[in-house]
Amino acid sequence: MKTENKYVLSWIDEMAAMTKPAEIVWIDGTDEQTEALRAEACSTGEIIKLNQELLPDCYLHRTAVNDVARVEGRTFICTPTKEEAGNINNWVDPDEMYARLKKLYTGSMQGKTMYVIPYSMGVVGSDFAKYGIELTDSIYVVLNMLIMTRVGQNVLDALGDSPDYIKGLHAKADLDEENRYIVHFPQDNTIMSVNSGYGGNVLLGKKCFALRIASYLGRKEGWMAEHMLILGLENPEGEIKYISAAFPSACGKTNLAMLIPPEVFRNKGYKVWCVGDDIAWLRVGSDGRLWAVNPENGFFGVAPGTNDKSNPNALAATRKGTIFTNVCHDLDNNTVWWEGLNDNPPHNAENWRGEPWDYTKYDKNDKVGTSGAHPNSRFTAPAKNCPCVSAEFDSMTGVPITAMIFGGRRAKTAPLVYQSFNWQHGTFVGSIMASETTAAASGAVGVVRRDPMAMRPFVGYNMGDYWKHWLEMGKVIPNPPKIFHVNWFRTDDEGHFIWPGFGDNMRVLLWILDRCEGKADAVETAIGYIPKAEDINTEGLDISLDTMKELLTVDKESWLADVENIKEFYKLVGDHVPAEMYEELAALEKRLAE
Ligand code: GTP
Ligand code: SPV
Ligand code: MN
Repeated sequence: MKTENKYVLSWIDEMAAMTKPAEIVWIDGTDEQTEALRAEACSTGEIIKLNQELLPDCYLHRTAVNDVARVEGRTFICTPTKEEAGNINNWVDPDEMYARLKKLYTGSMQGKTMYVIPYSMGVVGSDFAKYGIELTDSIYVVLNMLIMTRVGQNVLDALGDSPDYIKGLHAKADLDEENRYIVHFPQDNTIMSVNSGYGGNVLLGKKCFALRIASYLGRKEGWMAEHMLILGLENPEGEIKYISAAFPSACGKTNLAMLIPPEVFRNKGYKVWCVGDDIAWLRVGSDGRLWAVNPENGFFGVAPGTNDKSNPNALAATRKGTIFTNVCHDLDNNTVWWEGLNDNPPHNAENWRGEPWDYTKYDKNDKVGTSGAHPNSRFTAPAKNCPCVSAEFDSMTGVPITAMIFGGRRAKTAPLVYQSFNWQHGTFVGSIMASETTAAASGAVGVVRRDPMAMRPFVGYNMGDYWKHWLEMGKVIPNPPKIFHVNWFRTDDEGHFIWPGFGDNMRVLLWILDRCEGKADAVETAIGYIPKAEDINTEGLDISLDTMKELLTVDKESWLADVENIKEFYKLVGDHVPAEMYEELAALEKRLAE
């Protein structure tokens, strides 16, 4: 590997002087090197080689038991002032944090190898692309980054002698929970992660760079970094319209991004193409529309619940070249299993902790304790494995976005779908998003919390300023996407989901696209435009018009209660909340009271 970039070389020298690795190895992305690293990680037990006939080039990895999800309480945005980071982020003065971290990193790689990973978020050389270098002492991290990002000499060539790259230092150290830190220094283009080995905490190109640092850069440079999937919906005439959608972690992005249309629509010629399942970078194009790319190169998807019916495309993507993390190991045939894969749990297996597992003891009230796979177990699969990967996946310009969708996991309150009145109101709708918490982050599961734009854990600066940036973007996009809100998770009194979800969500996407083309009617309500129940195409679906009406009701009482909760949340976000958001909130309250 070759670079003469003095900013890169001197930084690596400095980090090596601190962490003191025995050896430094540059990652070039070649098959030979990747194969050698896999072999080495197998020899130490860091990864387990799976059945190569059934799952070629697939491996299993287990993280430490105390290290299975993102740790929001230990994630920091260290801007020069606390005000810049805002009340939603954890903040510590940068000098103090650098000093604290230095103690943890010093000597942490003694006797180990430091791997240097030059990677690109976005297609190398495109206008969207941003480059990073991650230093890590974990082969697992290297192998994941090789799938999730574009790695190799061409990244160094594209960077040239520029200082414009994101520095990322990761050390597993002792995996000490009390000293686990995921820290961002936006002004220094720097990310530092220590004492973790779990996905979102250590694959620094993903949430740390592509959302937290990128959101900060996007505000500075006039573009957006969002926690959004991107899909293309092709109609029988062969026209493809692109939609981006923000749902909180483990709330359905991967599933929607790869959906298979219901049979009646498939037969008519409808298709869905996946551009991205987690992150979108969006820029205003010369045609006045908003264009999006997925900066990643793979999927780090939730395993449980993925099966031949819910998401066959994701399942197919995991059949080769995939790393499974914290799933159940089927010892009979050396394959993997997880809850919701099928109804045949393996009888001779090890659970996600690596202990003998007895499937008969499964208790849905204690999933973490009794399941074979951890509820936040994941697969890392190359995007090109996905049968429905978009032809535009490697596009230098991205795809034009027709509609943007926000969505949460709400048992009540939010209807199946509604449309905002305009961009400003749409920004408001994003700002009041709420969702029940999931296993993707440590902490209680199932508690409703406000999660603006699904970005609560991922905005690299003040949340109020982030909303201001959304409003500013609205002013500079001549032909902006229309903004919608969906909720696939409404439940009946027994707690069952009312809407079938998954592939059937396409029925809602069709109404959304029809609205964008002025082809569908709507009813104006206090919260926005709602479809007429009969305008959601339910052909081939066993659902009554009454149920559709129920899914689309706006219950004023629960919305008024929500308004009170929003007021509290805005207060928490603090005095950077734009006046426009308060105007929208007052207008909503007034409409609800009418
Ligand atoms: P992250 O990777 O954490 O950002 O998650 P994600 O937003 O990509 O979520 P994913 O698509 O992996 O879905 C997470 C969980 O939601 C899975 O257990 C799915 O089975 C479930 N899910 C997804 N879509 C639907 C839906 O339409 N209806 C219902 N009821 N469940 C869904
Ligand atoms: C999420 O939690 O939103 C994920 C997984 O996509 S992680 O990479 O851990 O952030
Ligand atoms: Mn995510």
